[in-house]
Amino acid sequence: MPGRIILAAGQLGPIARADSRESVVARLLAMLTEAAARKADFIVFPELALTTFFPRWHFTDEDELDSFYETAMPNPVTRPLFEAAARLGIGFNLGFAELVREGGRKRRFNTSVAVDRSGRIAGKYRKVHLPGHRNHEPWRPFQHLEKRYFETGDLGFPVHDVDGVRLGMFICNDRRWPETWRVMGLKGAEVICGGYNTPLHNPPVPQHDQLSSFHHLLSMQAGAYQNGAFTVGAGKAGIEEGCMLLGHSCIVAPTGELAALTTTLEDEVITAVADFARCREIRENIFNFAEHREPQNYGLIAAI
Ligand code: ING
Repeated sequence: MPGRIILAAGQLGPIARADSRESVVARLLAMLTEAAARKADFIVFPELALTTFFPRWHFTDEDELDSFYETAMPNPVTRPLFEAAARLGIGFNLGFAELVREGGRKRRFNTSVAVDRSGRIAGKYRKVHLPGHRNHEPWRPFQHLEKRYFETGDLGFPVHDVDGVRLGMFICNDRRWPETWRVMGLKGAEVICGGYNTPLHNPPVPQHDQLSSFHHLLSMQAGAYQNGAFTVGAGKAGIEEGCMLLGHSCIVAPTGELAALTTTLEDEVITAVADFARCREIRENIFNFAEHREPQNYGLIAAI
């Protein structure tokens, strides 16, 4: 149980539709190596980090859609990341589209894994909050078909022991929902991390576009403070296939203070020290759940 670790976020710049997974893995490897050189113990990569953000298009050909998914993790293309993690002694969080065949049918999830410093998968998460819409909506300048291309995650919000650290994961839209953070806070998460692909333009409410970074940081900082955890968000950033994606990957302290923030829209590594005494500072005082929570008054929150 370490008293402190060094956290990193590995922000990705755009991934073109034509970019190979090998070229993206090379970029992820470069950032994992840089983070290790800065003595980081764990690096967080974006949501759907191996391909372009494909839910922006409406696919009618199932084979073409399937080409964006992974049917195994690790697999020959991503194995170098797992091997580098073991060689350099650094863990990582990786988001990818997961395709599994269960009960004679295909199941599709927006998934992330937490890999420990021995290169072993220590935990897995499947995105619960799927934004966007289910059917093709031609009025939109680009689609956001996550409800079409993924099932709701069926693993809950687990918290794993990753090299002695209590670590939970969110994926993108999950960070906007306070329930995401509180469930993992109640499980004692010291680090809650994940990736995101956040278009700066949200067609149903364009008046919110100017608030994209504010809403992102508000969610990350509130999640950290209200649960006494370090939070890490790693974005896919920049103009990707004509769609501007938010940067501002960040590492947030349990006090809610921004410990690190990216300042580019490209591949960029940021790091910060996570001293877990800061978690206890919040958990033993302001958000002392045993002392101050009143769940008998909260039933409506979990009611269906
Ligand atoms: N992307 C976005 C996110 O939650 C979105 C969707 C954009 C929601 C803008 C609200 C406003 O950051 C994903 N992939 O969830």
